Amino acid sequence: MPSYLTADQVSAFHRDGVLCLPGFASRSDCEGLMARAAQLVDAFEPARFPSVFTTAARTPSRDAYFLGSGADIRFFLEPEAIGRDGGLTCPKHEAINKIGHGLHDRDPVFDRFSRDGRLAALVDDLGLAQPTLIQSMYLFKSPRIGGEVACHQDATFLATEPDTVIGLWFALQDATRENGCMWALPGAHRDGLRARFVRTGDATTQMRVLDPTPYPLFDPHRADDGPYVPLEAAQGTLVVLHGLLPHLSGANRSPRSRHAYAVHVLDGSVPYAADNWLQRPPEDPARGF
Ligand SMILES: O=C(O)CCC(=O)C(=O)O
Repeated sequence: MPSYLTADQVSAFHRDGVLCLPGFASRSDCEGLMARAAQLVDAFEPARFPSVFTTAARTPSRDAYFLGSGADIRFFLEPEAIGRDGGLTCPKHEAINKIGHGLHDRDPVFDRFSRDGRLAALVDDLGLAQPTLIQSMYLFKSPRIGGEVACHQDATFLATEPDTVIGLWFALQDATRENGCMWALPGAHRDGLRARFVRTGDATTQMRVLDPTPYPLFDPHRADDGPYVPLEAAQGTLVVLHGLLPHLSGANRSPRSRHAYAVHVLDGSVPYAADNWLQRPPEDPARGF
């Protein structure tokens, strides 16, 4: 397969654990995904899922809704969008934190975008022998209530042995410090896996800590003092993340949304942990490009 990345870009990815590719997606691609997500939200009726959405707390039905989302299109609300009476505190389009985790397989618009030949070439350049699209997420980061994403490694949620997961994160709108861009610890992907999020039963999960060293504190008001580096990204930028790279995003308290789409790809030729939270049914396995 012809390369997509230059040798310098491949070395930079292995050195830093992150690579930003401005202009990867066109404005019309980004707007097409945003329009499609808006249609999906139009058709979604939170009132049909009272046991899932009437509380911000974890319950068995919320866990089951999450655990069954790997091959489906499901909606996850911002905790701040659920009022004490269980109703929404803001318009539905702003109340959603993300849609996950099978958009790339269940929706034709996201399927087409996710299976772009340039992405197949890119992950081939990064060494995946049998690329497999394992999950996708549409991230809203809505104005004022878009919640923070705590520092994590994607391999915590999608472990293979050895680690092979790669995050492909697309800025559908400009992502800035003000509206909650991602921040990362470049080079820290070499420090190993810190935790694993595993299934402990049909409908229960647990975070298993492997390395208790805490991540450096992220203070959004003093973030420029380091050690996190902002991944500000103009609309259309692709941010490629190594599965072991610690990254986070701040809350969005600004009046501007920060929509993004992410696909996670791993090497299907190496063992996928049987206790990863995301398990596809044998009759509907995760597929490649
Ligand atoms: O979009 C964000 O704020 C975080 C996304 C993320 O952590 C991921 O795609 O792995």
